[in-house]
Amino acid sequence: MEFRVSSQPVDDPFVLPATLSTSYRRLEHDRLPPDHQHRLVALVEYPDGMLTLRELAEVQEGEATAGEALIAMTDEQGKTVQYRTVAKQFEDTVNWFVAYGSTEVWSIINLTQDTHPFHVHLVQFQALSRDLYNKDGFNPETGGTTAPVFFQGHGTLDENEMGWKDTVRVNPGELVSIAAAFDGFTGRFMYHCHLLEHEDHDMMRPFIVMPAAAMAAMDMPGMSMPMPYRPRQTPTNGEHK
Ligand SMILES: [Cu+2]
Repeated sequence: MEFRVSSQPVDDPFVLPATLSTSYRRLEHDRLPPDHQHRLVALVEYPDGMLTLRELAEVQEGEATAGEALIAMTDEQGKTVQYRTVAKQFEDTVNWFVAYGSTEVWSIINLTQDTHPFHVHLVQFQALSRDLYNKDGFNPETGGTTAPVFFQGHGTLDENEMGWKDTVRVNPGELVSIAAAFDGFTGRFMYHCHLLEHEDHDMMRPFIVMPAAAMAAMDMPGMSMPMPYRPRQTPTNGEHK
């Protein structure tokens, strides 16, 4: 293909169709397979400038948390949940084992001052929602919260964010949820911030896609990890218009 750039007007009969794909469907949270897994990751910058992806897991009733910097989050329904960090650097243990062929919802909360383009290998996904959170209670010095980070309102997904994506923009104080079906291949893949300096220092983490039967036989943590975060139940596609 060749592009010729010219200052002259062109006679081009092409008209962009109103609908580019007749097979495209928006994913909606309530219409995903009911057994889908949820995962939550926090984007955190340490005082020394180190940027990390912190995989979070819900602290269960009665669990010991002495000395841990926990992140408390209050959702749209007013429910507050405490999360512990189960990984924050590339070389930390793998936590996210995904059943081959399953659909998952991943939520990304940005507790830094910068926008991060969140990128997932292997799959294409759709952004389900962008929520706005007050993160004043988060203390970068400790990596924990002194008061819950809390839901403040619904943000908007842009028109160009409504399609199939492999990267989604997560602005400071936003919680963006994405949905993807993990089929095509099994194996070890990465998700990461797509800014080169960030993915190298240290915003990149592995996840593993494997057959559900093998996962069950091995009692893999992905199947038993507590559901970390449940976005609101009502799809908000209409509100984005
Ligand atoms: Cu980044």
